[in-house]
Amino acid sequence: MTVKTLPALLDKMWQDYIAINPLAKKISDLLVGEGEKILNDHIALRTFNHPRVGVDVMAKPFIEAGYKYSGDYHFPEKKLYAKHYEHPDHTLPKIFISELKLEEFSPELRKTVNSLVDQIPAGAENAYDFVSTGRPWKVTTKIYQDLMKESDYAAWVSAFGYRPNHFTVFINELKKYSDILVLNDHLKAQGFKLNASGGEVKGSKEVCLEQSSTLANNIEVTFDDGKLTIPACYYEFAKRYPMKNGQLYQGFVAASADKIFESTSKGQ
Ligand code: OOG
Ligand code: NI
Repeated sequence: MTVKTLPALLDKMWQDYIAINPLAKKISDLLVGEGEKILNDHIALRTFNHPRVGVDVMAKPFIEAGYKYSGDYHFPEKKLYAKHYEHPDHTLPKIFISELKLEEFSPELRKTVNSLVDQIPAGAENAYDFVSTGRPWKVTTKIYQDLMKESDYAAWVSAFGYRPNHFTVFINELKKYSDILVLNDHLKAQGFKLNASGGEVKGSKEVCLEQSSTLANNIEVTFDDGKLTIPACYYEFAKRYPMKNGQLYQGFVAASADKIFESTSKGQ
């Protein structure tokens, strides 16, 4: 199916996301079953700062659909950079796109990543729905494990490629669960595991944003030379507060995001 419009692209991204992230579908069904209406606060994508697939390339379909660049973020420890985009229609999810800063890694990692990107057929990255096409390269379990030694973000992108890393429930629109602590307790009581890095709730009313997320579910991924069971995607929850001017804060908080990235790390 060729995807040429933003609604079709967002729908394809959601369908692909719940197919590999059954936990998100379960939570979404649970909340909808309780009479809640789910609005997505944002969708996150991951990539490398390689000129063919950097943030600006990934942002193209969204810019075409009327999204505007609205802020950027630095993650020195994780060697990541990110930008977020907003649509004038605030019922549409914000788009958060991060990229790994290749120049800050070893020559080996750079060589490996370049060899992955070089496999993308010429121009394929310009397709409207490239951000929802999955892994465009061949990759072995050895490559995945070698990348993991330097960056679990790099390993994640090598295995999953271009697809949403997570969708995010906009808590403000929930009726029974508009308090993030009440929502977290409900999810934990239902058996879902939350990312506890930096505490279950990241951020605060003072920084106008509170966030929590599930830990990514593990799925079996087929590589060129075998299979591995590895962390896939997670589901996030965000509550926004008004700024001094009375407007709801629409940005992100780097210190919180830094910990949310760890929802796909092994060993929590
Ligand atoms: C993005 C982590 C940051 C947020 O809302 O602050 C984030 C990622 O894991 O790719 O989603
Ligand atoms: Ni997020």
